[in-house]
Amino acid sequence: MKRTLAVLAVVALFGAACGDDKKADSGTATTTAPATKASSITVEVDGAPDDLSMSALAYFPKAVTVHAGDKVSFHSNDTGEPHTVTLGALVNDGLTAFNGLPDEIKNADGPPDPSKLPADQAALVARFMALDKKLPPLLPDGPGDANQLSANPCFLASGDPKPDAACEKTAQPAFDGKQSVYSSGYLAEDAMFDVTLADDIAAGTYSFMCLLHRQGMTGTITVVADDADVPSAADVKKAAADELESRFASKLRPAAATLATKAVGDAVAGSPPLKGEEDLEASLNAFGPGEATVKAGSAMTWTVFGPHTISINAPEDAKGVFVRAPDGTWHANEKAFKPEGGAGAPPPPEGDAGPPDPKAKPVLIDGGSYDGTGYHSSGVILSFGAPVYQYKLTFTKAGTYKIQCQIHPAMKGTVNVT
Ligand SMILES: [Cu+2]
Repeated sequence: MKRTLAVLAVVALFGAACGDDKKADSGTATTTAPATKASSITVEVDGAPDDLSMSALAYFPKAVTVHAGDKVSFHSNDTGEPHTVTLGALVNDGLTAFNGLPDEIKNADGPPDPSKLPADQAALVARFMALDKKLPPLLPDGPGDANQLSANPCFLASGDPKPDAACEKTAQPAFDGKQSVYSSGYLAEDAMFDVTLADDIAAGTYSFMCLLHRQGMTGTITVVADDADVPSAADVKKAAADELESRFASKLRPAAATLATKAVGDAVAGSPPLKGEEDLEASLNAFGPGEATVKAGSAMTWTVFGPHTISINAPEDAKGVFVRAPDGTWHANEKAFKPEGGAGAPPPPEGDAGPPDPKAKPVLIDGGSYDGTGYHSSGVILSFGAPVYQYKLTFTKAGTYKIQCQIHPAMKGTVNVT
């Protein structure tokens, strides 16, 4: 998962920001309430309505307006995709540099080759890359642990953090708009990251982003003068629900209905991401069909879309992307990633292979057989784009088997073997 989540991040980074700009502009136009001070508002991190198993790589609402001294509480909805909420000068500078890139570079499927760019564009890219590197991706581009700077809380008044070590543990200060790094680290299910805005924070717009999903997952806090109107907490709550529904859920619902009733011969794990300006920003976490029936001795083959596992009888400690060490630091959960009882996805290619060829045929992973006992798992299959992978599992014994994804807790299905 780590590699392609990082690839996903890079694709999102160069693919999603233009649309995001437009959405940010419309997001700030939320209705304003009378001049009552919204002392505390909540921003949802990711999310899914009750009737859909999905991930949304977004904050809801994307843009909020507050007064100095107010509190913005970021509430984590753990759909399985790990996120952070990261503010500070490095984030602002990095996003400003990114937004200054030419559209064709921002919209490309991968990072540009600097040697093929005109000198002025190469300089812009180099400046952006230098800033972006100071806050590394939450998960690395290859095997290994989560980046410890990004995975753990970090409050740094000034200067650059060490790019591969957790920041020194400190009490969380108010956000004054000047800190170089102000980051939640990985947000567990239902975690709340409270950002109190300092009484003396300057009016202006402060960006935040996710250190996994990068420039594809951003938002803004705009601080206005004390006598200016801001939306009430209830307005913000309504805007959050409206954005989740209009931008993502309403668009994924038809795909979810199709998925649920797929034929066994066309089985899928997950769905292609939404097309268009929300490409890669939301996808379904579901098996299609949700319930399948096959004869003993025959196989099921799922075409995989996204970062998923196909697992049976997973132990509790093999669920979830992150685990917490006794010292409180967050680490990648290797147990969730590795295959069990059969083959998993082949190791990622050496070096930066770039985005997958959209016309390539999926690679078939033969996961062997399941005899009705014990734990079996595909391990994480990172299947972005083409799709890249299919996973085949032969069921040798009659029974009813619950399948699940160890990345996405709500992604569950049943295979009846007769
Ligand atoms: Cu994220």
